[in-house]
This record gives sequence, structure tokens and C-alpha cells, in this order.
Amino acid sequence: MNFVVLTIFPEMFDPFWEHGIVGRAIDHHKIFASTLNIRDFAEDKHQVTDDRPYGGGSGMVMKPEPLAGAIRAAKRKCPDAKTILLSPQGRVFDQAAANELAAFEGLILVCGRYEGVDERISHELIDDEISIGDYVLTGGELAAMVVIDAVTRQIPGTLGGEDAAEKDSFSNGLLEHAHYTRPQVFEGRSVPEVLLSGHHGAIENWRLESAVLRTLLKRPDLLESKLLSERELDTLKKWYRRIEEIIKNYHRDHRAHREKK
Ligand code: 4FV
Repeated sequence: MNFVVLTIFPEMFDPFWEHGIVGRAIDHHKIFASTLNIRDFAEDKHQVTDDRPYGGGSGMVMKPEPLAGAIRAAKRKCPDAKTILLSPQGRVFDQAAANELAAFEGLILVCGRYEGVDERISHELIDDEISIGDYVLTGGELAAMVVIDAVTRQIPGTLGGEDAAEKDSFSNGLLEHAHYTRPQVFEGRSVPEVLLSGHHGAIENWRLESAVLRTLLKRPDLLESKLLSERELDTLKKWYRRIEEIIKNYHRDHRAHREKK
């Protein structure tokens, strides 16, 4: 995977290329990453990359010429790459998009600034538009880092264990189970016994239940949009019955309580 980032602030990426999973993936040549400064493709001596909007209004717009020059230079460098503009108008980025983009030879990531980029760039030179969320950033750089980070994790060999990415949140459409590490007791709270049992079957069951319940409590929308496995469905039914029983017992006890009064 070859990432080419087009930005007027390439220095923002220096620390990003040097740390964590992305930094190690670069060191181990699992991914290649570079930036192109859009300013270097501005034709005037002041390297201007923005101008006032036609039709008036506040803010500035990124000029098409420097952007076009930078994109064409990146495509020469990485002909099979997909060119992506990071913008609030894009499809919202998620794990499925990260998995899909990880299959490409390369990604050219165009970072806008100011109010946005001249529309004629989107038509001619952009293959896909991606948004990291429904809010407005001051620039596309942070969005590009989010995409690079999530896509890099899907490149085989970049995470510790081979299958680490498969066990991720969202990889099976559920949130991840709860995680614990030493000490066994922290401020009076101990680790669930089953995780100390060494009984892999029981641990796996516990983790499935933990993932299903956390998803039910925190992101029930994910349960509604996913094809549930037998075991996931059984876990939900078990808790459905449990809750039914609690309600039934509550009414029974409440009735008894009311009748006593
Ligand atoms: C954005 C987002 C985003 C819009 C104007 C940069 C800003 C400025 N990019 N997901 N949300 N971009 O807000 O990707 O040029």
C-alpha cells in the first residue's frame, strides 16, 4: 500500500509517520507513505493556493491549478492509486470502507483547506470523496490521518497477531468485548474469574456475551444492521428471557407489597 498525501501542511504528518503501528509499518516496508506540498504546484512566485470565491461570500477557496498539478504528479508516482478527496460531502468513513480501501495498490489523499476546493477538481481528478464524520474541520489532514491509520491496520502483518484485525470492533459488526490485564485486583475490583480459568471455551463464550451486551447497551443500531450468528442470537434471547423474568418477579413482588399495604 502506497499512501500519497497532498497538503499545504506536509509537516503535520512527520510525527504521524514516525510513531505507533503506522510508523512500524513504514519501517518494515509494509506500507509506503509520502507527502506532496500543493504549494509546490502553484504557478505564481508567491505559491498562492487559494483565492476569493466567485459569487462573493466569506472565506477562501483552494485554487484548481495547484491541486490539479499535485494530483497529476501523484498519479504519475502511483498510477494504480485511487484518488480520494477528504470532505464533509463524502461518504462517511467506516470499517467497511477501511477494508475496501486496503485492497488498493495506493491511495492519493487530497487534503482541502479554507472553505473547500474548486468544484472542477472533484469532477475531473477525484475518484472518491470521504468524510470522517458530520462536522467541519479546518483542514482535511486529520481526516487523511484517520483513513491512513484505519487502512494500515487492515494491511496483513502491520498488527501484532496475524488475525488481530479480524477480532476488531466492527470487524464482525459488534463492539469488542471488555479487556482486562494485570493487576488481577485494581482498587478493589478484580478481573472476571473466567478470564483466569484458562478454559478457552468458557473464555470465548464470556467474550461473545460481553461483545453482544456491550453492543446492545452502547450501539443497539449495530445489532439491528447486522446478520447475527446463532450464538449471538442465543445470547440475546437468553438475556431477553432473563429480563422478562426480572420484570415478572418485580410485578409479583410489587403486587405482594401493594396487597400488604
Ligand atoms: C472533513 C470531514 C472536513 C471542510 C473544509 C476542510 C474541511 C476544509 N474532511 N471529513 N468532516 N473538511 O470537515 O473529511 O477545507
